[in-house]
Amino acid sequence: MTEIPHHDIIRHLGHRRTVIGQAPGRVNLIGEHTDYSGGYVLPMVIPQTTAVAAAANADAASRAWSASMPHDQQQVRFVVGEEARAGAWVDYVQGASAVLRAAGHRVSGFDAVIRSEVPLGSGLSSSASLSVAVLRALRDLFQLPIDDVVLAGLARRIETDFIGVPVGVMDPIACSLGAANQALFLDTRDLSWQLVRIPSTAEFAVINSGISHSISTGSYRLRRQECDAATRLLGVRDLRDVADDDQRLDTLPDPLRKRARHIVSENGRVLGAVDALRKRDMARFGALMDGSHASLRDDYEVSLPEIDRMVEIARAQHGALGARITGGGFGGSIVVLTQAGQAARVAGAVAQSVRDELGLRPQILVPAPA
Ligand code: GAF
Repeated sequence: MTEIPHHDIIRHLGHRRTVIGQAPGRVNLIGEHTDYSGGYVLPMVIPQTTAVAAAANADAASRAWSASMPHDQQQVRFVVGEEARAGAWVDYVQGASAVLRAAGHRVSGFDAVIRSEVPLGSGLSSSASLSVAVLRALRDLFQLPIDDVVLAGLARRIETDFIGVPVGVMDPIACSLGAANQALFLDTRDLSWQLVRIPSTAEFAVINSGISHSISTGSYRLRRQECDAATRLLGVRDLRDVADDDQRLDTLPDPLRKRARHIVSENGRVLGAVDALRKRDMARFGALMDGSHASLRDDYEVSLPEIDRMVEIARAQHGALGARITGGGFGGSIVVLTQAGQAARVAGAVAQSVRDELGLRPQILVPAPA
């Protein structure tokens, strides 16, 4: 849990009734870029969270502070009822009141103090973690009858409707419904989900490369458009309805053929990974992670040479069972599967090699530093 220092709350919110909303970041274990074409995903929450302290104010003029933002951007203002996209982090806060009001909920002015341990641009869902935490705080503050599934849908709308980034459903659902040490197996078409326990024989490590990515840049949108185009050409409802050996995949023009091949093969890998988890076959799970990385690198083309090298170092030099890029891509983090009790050692060794060889400044998120 992220602690907001008491003196920060008093300084910004005074002695008003204050509520706290918390939400974790997430690491996606497998099932990348499948959540906007009705596919399968398998994320898990990470120990790092975002905390939001909120208090009602007497008018609609609202203020938010975040100690996790650069110094000159820590304080922002907005007006509940007149929310307008600003292209800055305030959009995740005013976006929350905008989507709540659009859904018919009564929200009035509020002030908020925010602190996040989820590094920005790391592929670990700092945005969804913030959105879910703000919505949880507002749910409590204004006593709104919203369950965690509906709340995740509202968090997604902050990004899609208010900010205008066409993200899928995985991140807000993972941040809203995820539980420690369990993978969340989600069917993004009908939103059915199950928690699947990570066997005690295995552990995951998450290492942020420090190369920042932003999914609001054009590449994410472009991949989505490519998937939509492939779906239309194949005449299917979703790419998830295409079988691995479907000959029609070969008739698509490149790069659509490669993009569709990634989605189709990745959906198969998620189903295989869930089966492997249930059977505690972690060697197979690791091989599927490797396959996922190769597909994201070669077919979906969302990796970077530095990230490929990190994955290779983990796999070839430090005894990982599997490794892959995680999240939207073009930077961010890798997730590494190890035998139980080995994650801290492997993560430390990978981080050291990456510092020495690539000159990066990696950060180990999982296992969480003591
Ligand atoms: C980002 C998006 F927000 C998710 O919806 C998902 O598409 C992911 O990239 C890639 O799997 O995190």
